[in-house]
Amino acid sequence: MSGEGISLEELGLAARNHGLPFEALDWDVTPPGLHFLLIHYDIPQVDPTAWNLTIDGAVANSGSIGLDVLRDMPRHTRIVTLECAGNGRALLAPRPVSQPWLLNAVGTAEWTGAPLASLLEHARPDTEAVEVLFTGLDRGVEGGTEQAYQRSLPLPDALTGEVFVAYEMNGAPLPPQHGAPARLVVPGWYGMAHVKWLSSITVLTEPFDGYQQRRAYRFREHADDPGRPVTRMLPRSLVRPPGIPDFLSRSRVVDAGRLALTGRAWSGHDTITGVEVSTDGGETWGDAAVEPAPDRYAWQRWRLEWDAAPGNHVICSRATDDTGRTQPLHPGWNVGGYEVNAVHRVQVEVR
Ligand SMILES: Nc1nc2c(c(=O)[nH]1)N[C@H]1C(S)=C(S)[C@@H](COP(=O)(O)O)O[C@H]1N2
Ligand SMILES: [Mo]
Repeated sequence: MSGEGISLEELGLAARNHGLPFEALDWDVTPPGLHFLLIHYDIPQVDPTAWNLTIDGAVANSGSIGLDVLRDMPRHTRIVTLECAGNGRALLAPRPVSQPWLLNAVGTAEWTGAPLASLLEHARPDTEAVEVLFTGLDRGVEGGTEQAYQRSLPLPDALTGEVFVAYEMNGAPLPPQHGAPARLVVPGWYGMAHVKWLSSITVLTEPFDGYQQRRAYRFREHADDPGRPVTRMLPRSLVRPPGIPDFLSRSRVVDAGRLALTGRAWSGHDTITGVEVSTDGGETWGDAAVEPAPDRYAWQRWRLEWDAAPGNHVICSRATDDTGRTQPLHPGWNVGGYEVNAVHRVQVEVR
């Protein structure tokens, strides 16, 4: 925990794991180089012709398949908005020491792959099966423990038909940094569940007890709180910063007059039912027009006309989904800095 500035180590992490530049909110589908990245360890170099995906554990039919077999299965293409569970962490005080995200840890891609349910049906899980474990090829040391990056899903979540093993991003083979040759995509869930450089799928009869499940990615109010697992994305909206930026502060310079404020909104729980926008830092709000989502788990564009009068303004947006979940005005603190979905604020000088 730190109330101090960002350390050089955190700056190093932030440079490796870059965010979405907010002007890229203009694209429905994020160009791959502009999609955010989060990589705990090193990016492995994987030979796609030698790569195999193993399916084992508590199944009647274990085995390994190559990329060609995966590609021959029914193709499943979805536009999915992916957000890191730590998005917004650097806004907390005291600041949890980790990847210091502001609000840029998001992107939307068109992923193509094979349904996980088809792979599991073929493997035939035992009746005692409770979870499915996904193991990546990357290794590192975290919390004092050497490990491969591993995450599990409860069996019912693995079998919904929504989860898939993707081998294409935006119509091209996955780039190395996004998990080549294949990764898991769990639409609606925060990023940690979407295991990259996938090497094995293991059916378990006991809940997985590994680091990324039991210690990381839990919402804890204080150090001794066992917490609860972080799963689906809370509603969030972002403002496409209007006008032109100041180089250092990124505050915006806008010409007075009528202009369209735009942005994006999404939720992993249910569809967005409304986006409210404020131009006075959250004192007063107006309803933005929200376009339909291009896909069930893809972000939606919002838009509001604004008569910009000279002076300083703070633009904010607040999304609500069909479950009634909404965004708080100020971030709520938790130990890991997860699910920080407070409203986005953009400083604007209208001239
Ligand atoms: N194998 C592996 N998978 C991983 C990670 C990782 O470090 N290793 N990071 C996870 C986290 S925390 C996030 S937010 C997403 C980021 O996906 P992206 O880099 O493709 O945007 O990948 C997830 N999958
Ligand atoms: Mo993440």
